[in-house]
Formats: sequence, structure tokens, C-alpha cells
Amino acid sequence: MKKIFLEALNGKILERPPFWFMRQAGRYLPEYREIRHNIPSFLDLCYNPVFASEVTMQPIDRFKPDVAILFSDILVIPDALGRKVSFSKGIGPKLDPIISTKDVENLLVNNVNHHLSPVYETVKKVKNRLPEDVSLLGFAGAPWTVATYMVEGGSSRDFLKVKTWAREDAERFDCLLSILVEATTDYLIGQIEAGADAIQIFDTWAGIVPSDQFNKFVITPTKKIISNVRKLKPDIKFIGFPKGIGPEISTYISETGIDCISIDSTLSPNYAAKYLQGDCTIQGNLDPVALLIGGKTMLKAADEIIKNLNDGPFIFNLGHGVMPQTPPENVVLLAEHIKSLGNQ
Ligand code: 1CP
Repeated sequence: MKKIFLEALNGKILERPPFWFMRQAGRYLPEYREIRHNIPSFLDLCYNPVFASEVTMQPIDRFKPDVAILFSDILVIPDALGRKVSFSKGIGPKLDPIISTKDVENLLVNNVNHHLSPVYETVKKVKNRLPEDVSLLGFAGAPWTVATYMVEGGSSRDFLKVKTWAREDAERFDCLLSILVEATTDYLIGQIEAGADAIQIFDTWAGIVPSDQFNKFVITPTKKIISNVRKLKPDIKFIGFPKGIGPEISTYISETGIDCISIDSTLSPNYAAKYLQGDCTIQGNLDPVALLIGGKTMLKAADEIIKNLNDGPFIFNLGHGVMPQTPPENVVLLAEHIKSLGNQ
């Protein structure tokens, strides 16, 4: 049986778009909350192949998307590099912030494959359970986005620490980004060898990089990871999600080597169809709030996106992750609607 997700990544135009949803596993699902409730820390869930594979499969069992995304987090990389990472309820991630040169020098650069081997185990387990026509998507955070968490010590509103550091001591910041490029390369190759069919790079905070630093912090590290991975895995397809980068999106597509651009909900599908779809596959971009509302409002918004993008290579997704308050029935309704548009 064919995997229509991989066909779309290869540039094929399909009867109905393949679909999946960012954060399709997670707190909006009661079956996720049940597993999560019994595990003290979020990272323990990421490093437990039995539970992590179960959680990866939950949305597949419930609404049969064309893609399973590995259940893990972008912050397993700082954890593997030896920084303390924890997740507290309602607050989000907390990390020991990187402050000094010593903190960068002390990163455990050779620890990635050993530390993250349980994640590779999860990939293998999911691969064995997935129906033949469903693809398995591996992922990692882009170096810039991961670095923001490492320097800020968690989520941030103004990104003042990381922006100040990057400007005042560009050399040291470059060193941190290079370490993240190497670690992420190892991690992605590990996922591909374990069975991942394609890779998505999440650059959630690409949109806050000042324009004079955009190439250095967003384009160059992403491009390096993709070319490093392709030295060993020449056929692997990449999706990039550089959230909120505005007109720089054209440079991102032409420079990084991605096969597909995941667009957030602020970019019009009409613009994407006209100016971007000739160069790569488009993924996106339903507003997660439309999914939360559900019913006709949701279907109308979804149809408008499909109308604009389905005449070219296209994967239906959200513009960002499923919100925790989303009723799972809405996701089922949307999935059935998209499936009804074609025979696959
Ligand atoms: O206790 C819990 O259940 C924690 C909630 C949670 C979940 C379900 C976190 C903490 N991470 C995840 C899983 C996750 N994270 C996935 C896998 C599954 C899927 O998509 O179905 C993925 C791909 C991520 C990626 C991720 N983590 C990103 C990039 C994408 C995005 O949403 O922008 C980012 C920025 C993170 C950091 C992170 N991890 C968790 C939270 C709450 C956050 C965001 C914090 C912030 O807003 O700064």
C-alpha cells in the first residue's frame, strides 16, 4: 500500500490531501491524560518506549491520520547534552539556564545517541505497529529555538537573555549553535535508522530573530543539519516549520534544502499557492482555534485552505499545535471530512 504523505513530499498532486495535526498526541486526549497521570515526569514518558509508543499511536487509533509523529519533545536535546530539564504543570519547561563559557564547554557533546536510545526504541516499536499506508515522522527542534530555551531557562516573552548574548558574544553563541547542529544531526540519523520515514524541523521562535541575524541563526544551522543528514541518508525528506518569519519564507525555502514548508495560520493559503507551492510542498495551516470551535465554522475554514492549496503538492495540517482544550470529536469530524474528499 502506498504512503500518500511521502507522495506529497515528493511533489505529487493527490485527490485528497494527506493530513496529520501538530501535537496530535497530548493533553486534549483523555487516553493521553490517563497515561500521563501515572508517570511522574514528562521526560520519563519521552524515555519510556512502551508508553511513548502507546501515546504516539493514540491519535492513529482514534482518527486515522496519514502520519504518526514520534512522541518526544524538542528539549530532549538539552537534556542529552547534560542540562537539567523539567516540566512543571501549567508553567511549561524549566531548564538550568546556560550562563557562562564553562556551561557551553561542559556540554556532553558525545552523549546524544546513548542518552536518546530509548527514543530510537520508541520509533522501532511504532514502526512495527503502524498500518502500511501510515508514515512515521521523526522530528527535532531547530538549533535557534532549542537555544532560546537553553539560554532563557524556559519559555520567554521577550527573549532578552538570548538576544543579548547572541549580539554581545556572537562567537560563543555560534559555538552553542554548532554543538546543537551536531547533536541534532546525530539524533535525526538515529531516528531515521530506527524507522522514521521523514523529518520535521520545528523552528517555533524563528519569527523573533532580528533580520540582520536571520541567515546566521535560522538558515545556516537548518541547512547544515539537512546536508549533514543527507550525506548518510540522501533520500530523506524534510519539512521545515519556521513559525512567523513573514517574507523571509522564500529565502528559507530556497536556501535550506527542505522539501516542504509548514506554514503557520498567519500566512494566507492563497499567497502560499501563488508564490511558494511551485518550489516545494505546502503543509498547513488551519487555525488551531477553528479546530477548538469545531462544527461548520471549522469545516468552512478547512475548505478554504483546501480550495487554495489542493491543486499543488499539499499536506493538510494546523498552523500550530492542537490546543489542550480541544474536544477530540472535532478532530474526528475534520479527519472524516478530509478523508471524504478522495478515495485513498
Ligand atoms: O505534561 C505534558 O503533557 C506536557 C505537554 C507537552 C507535550 C504533549 C510538551 C511539553 N511536549 C509535548 C509533546 C511534543 N512537543 C511533541 C510530540 C507530539 C505531537 O506533536 O503530537 C512535539 C512535536 C513537541 C515539540 C515542541 N516542544 C515544540 C515545537 C512545536 C511547537 O509546539 O511550537 C516546542 C516549542 C516544545 C517545547 C515545549 N514542550 C512542552 C511545552 C509545554 C512546550 C512549549 C513551551 C512554550 O510555549 O515555550
